[in-house]
Amino acid sequence: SKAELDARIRAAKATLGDRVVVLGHFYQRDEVVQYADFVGDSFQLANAALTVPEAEAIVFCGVHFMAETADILARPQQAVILPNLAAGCSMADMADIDSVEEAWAELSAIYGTEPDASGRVPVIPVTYMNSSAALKGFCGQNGGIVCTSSNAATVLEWAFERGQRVLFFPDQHLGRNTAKAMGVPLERMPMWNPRKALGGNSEESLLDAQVILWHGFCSVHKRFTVAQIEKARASHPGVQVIVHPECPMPVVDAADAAGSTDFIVKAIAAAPAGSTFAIGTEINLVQRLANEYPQHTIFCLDDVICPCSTMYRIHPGYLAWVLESLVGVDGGPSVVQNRIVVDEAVAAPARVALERMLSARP
Ligand code: CIZ
Ligand code: SF4
Repeated sequence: SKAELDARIRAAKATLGDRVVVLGHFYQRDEVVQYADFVGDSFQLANAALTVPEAEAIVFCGVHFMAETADILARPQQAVILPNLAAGCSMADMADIDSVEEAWAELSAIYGTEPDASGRVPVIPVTYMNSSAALKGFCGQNGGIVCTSSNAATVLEWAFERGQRVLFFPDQHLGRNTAKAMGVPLERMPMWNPRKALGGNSEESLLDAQVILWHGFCSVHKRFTVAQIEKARASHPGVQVIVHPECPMPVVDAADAAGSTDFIVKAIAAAPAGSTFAIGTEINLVQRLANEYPQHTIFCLDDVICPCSTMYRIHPGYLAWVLESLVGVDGGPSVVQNRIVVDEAVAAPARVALERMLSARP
């Protein structure tokens, strides 16, 4: 039962004390978030993991790429645990390393590898945080960089200084929305089409490109529509519509503002009491904000509940299981279940790409 599960999780956490830290992503359900020592977005949580060097284990209630990032940044002795190994991210899965390497080879054949007169290389690979460790490592190895939805424009600026073009993974919407806001014309942002047999990209469009977009998307954020925004404006005059930049371009264009989770939280926190917000992002976060800020009216643009289905795979039952395993069952030894380990051959270049992001300045 729920009460039983609650008692088990609390008891295991109490026994483990500082040996374990539980991280909870903003998109996790409340039944899980209530046990988190830190709550945040993927980048904030990776940083939170660094503040507890004494913890033996980091239990990451989020999705696979987030646990990988934590393992890349954590101390080698620290075990990063994903309570349910089936908690992946469909967007991250859309940029598998084999397809990326094929695309890179095809583009290198077109662009060559020589820098131009001002020393800019032909292409800089940029990947959103929401990607596999392998892809982060690929970017690190090939002069590229990682970005989050908070710093995507700063990172693109960094890349434009060093490269004639950018190949942006995996989220086409974040790439398109960010580059468009920076003044890159849409016709210079072709989407990579590897299916040569079905047409592919013309060499001309690739030569003229400034940003080549990968074909990934977030199945949660792509659901938001302009019609939902129109409906919100009609029913709530004065409403402020804020959406995440993983939403399609027409939705971002129709909103009052677009920004990362951090941006959305800060906009709500700074608003005068009695403000009304329609938010285009994951429902668990929106409902938590609505509860935290009762002085405002806050609702999700999509009234058909739309949680991230893979985030939802972290059930409190799995959390109880990994914590009790760490304690040791029936007086038995402590066991680390569901450890996420990124091979150092991948972690080292991935760290390079992450460090480039941290030192990129606006
Ligand atoms: O859409 C997501 O999964 C986001 C925004 C994750 C994160 O925390 O960066
Ligand atoms: Fe991936 Fe979207 Fe879920 Fe985030 S909300 S974990 S991008 S599927």
